Amino acid sequence: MKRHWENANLTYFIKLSCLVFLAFNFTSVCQSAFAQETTTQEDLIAPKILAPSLTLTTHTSVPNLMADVIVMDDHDSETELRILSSDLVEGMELDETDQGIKYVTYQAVDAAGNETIFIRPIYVYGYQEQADGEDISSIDITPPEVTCYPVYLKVGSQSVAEFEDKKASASATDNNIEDLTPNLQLESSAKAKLDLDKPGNYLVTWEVEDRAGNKGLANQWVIVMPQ
Ligand SMILES: [Ca+2]
Ligand SMILES: [Ca+2]
Repeated sequence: MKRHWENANLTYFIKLSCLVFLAFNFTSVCQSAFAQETTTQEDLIAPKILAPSLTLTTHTSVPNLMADVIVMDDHDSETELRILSSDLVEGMELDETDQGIKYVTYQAVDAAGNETIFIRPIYVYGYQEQADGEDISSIDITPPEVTCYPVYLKVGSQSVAEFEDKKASASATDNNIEDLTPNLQLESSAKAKLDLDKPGNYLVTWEVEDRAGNKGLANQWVIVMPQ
């Protein structure tokens, strides 16, 4: 009787082991299928931050600096936007000492971790300028817009200097100068890490300034593929 119970238990144990093994294999198959899908549909494009030109006048208070900012992303709606640093704080009373161009730095990160930095110039119009009827319409408070897409290169196909010169899948426009693409430069620390002779995914940052010194920047994935 006891032996019979032991045999039944052994059979049960073998059956259970088979089920666990099958379940494990099924999970592995699912995981690899999912990995395959996430690889082919990998999000390599950073969000875009859009903000209208903004002029404030002294003797008023700073409005909510997130209210008129829009973030767009190619993949998802879970993009996070925040202010990284700012010369102006919401609710702050502007006086004559605040007059001139102030900067707010925004950061947007999509669900895949792609990051965009946007430096927004805001002009604070002074009391004296208003009294004198000074025309501030020529003050450039629109930063250049840099657009980048992932670029795929074969290992050893070019040097970093050639890559920087070609600016493949990177472009820049501005309100004052139509095409700023020739002025695009690689940010130095990312450039130092870029090795086009070694396969891998490298993130570089392209930077450019307009005539007023407003800065535009964008990240680009450089995928170096084996031969
Ligand atoms: Ca994205
Ligand atoms: Ca500009």
